[in-house]
Amino acid sequence: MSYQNILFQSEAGIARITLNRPDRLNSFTDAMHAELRDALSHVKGDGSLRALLLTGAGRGFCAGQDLSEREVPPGMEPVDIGATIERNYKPLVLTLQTLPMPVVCAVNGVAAGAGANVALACDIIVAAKSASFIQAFCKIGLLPDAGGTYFLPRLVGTGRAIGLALTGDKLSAEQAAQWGLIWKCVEDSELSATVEALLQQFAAAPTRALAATKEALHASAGNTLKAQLDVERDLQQMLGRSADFQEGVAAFRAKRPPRFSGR
Ligand code: T3D
Repeated sequence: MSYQNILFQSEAGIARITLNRPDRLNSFTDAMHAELRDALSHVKGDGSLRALLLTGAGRGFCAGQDLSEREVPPGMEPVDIGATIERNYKPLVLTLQTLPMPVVCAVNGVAAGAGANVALACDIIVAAKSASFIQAFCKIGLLPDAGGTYFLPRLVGTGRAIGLALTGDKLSAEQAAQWGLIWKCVEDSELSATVEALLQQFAAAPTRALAATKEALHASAGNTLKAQLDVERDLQQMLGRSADFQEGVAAFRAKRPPRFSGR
């Protein structure tokens, strides 16, 4: 499939997806979703990949759903957005959360509506100081989707989640970092170097251990302590048989840096 709405590259263990409709602040269209699905299925199927980057082209990260696709002439049936969520947003969010590798999101500018919440579905979110997060849904008569009602209260607590969702106020990247919504806010000029260093770190990391860590942390939201201890036991048992665990132990014993293969 050739891509018109995203850029996709994969090299040296790192896949990079750039949302690429800068004149529309990279808002999502059906066509962009189809391309994202295709690119992410390549990422899932390529065993050599050990980290994924998601970012946006131009001055924005993503302004959510392209609203020009939601305008209907008077008298016509509105678009069934339950169906578009099922087809587009739900698989996108679930895929980003469950990919067996770290997903780094470089928020280069405004992230609004589903654009903000797709960023929150990633594992490590680094935002440029000039970026912002806007739960824009209430301004157009919708509720936060793309996982917003799940991620927000878990990341910043119910009080702040409700405030963000009911006002649609812009949250600066600095405040987002202070509130724990994202991993880090950096100077605009430092965004790409910061993200690149993370990607290189992850591309040389014990990938299965990082994937299992994601899985366990996400499972904990719905688990009792006892159930979570079982999750940890089972995943650790699997990791205990991995080549990377053997390498980690051998490198520690030999007082040398480990050379993880991701297996
Ligand atoms: O429908 C379903 O399937 C359900 C799922 C829904 C998910 C959602 O995401 S709903 C929420 C949709 N998003 C929004 O409501 C945000 C709309 N955009 C904005 O509020 C503002 O653009 C921003 C606050 C994000 C940025 O403001 P600003 O002043 O920096 O930029 P701008 O001038 O508004 O936007 C630049 C251009 O991008 C502009 O086009 P123009 O005038 O230069 O030709 C603007 O119309 C366009 N644009 C921005 N966001 C969207 C968009 N075009 C279509 N859809 C957009 N979402």
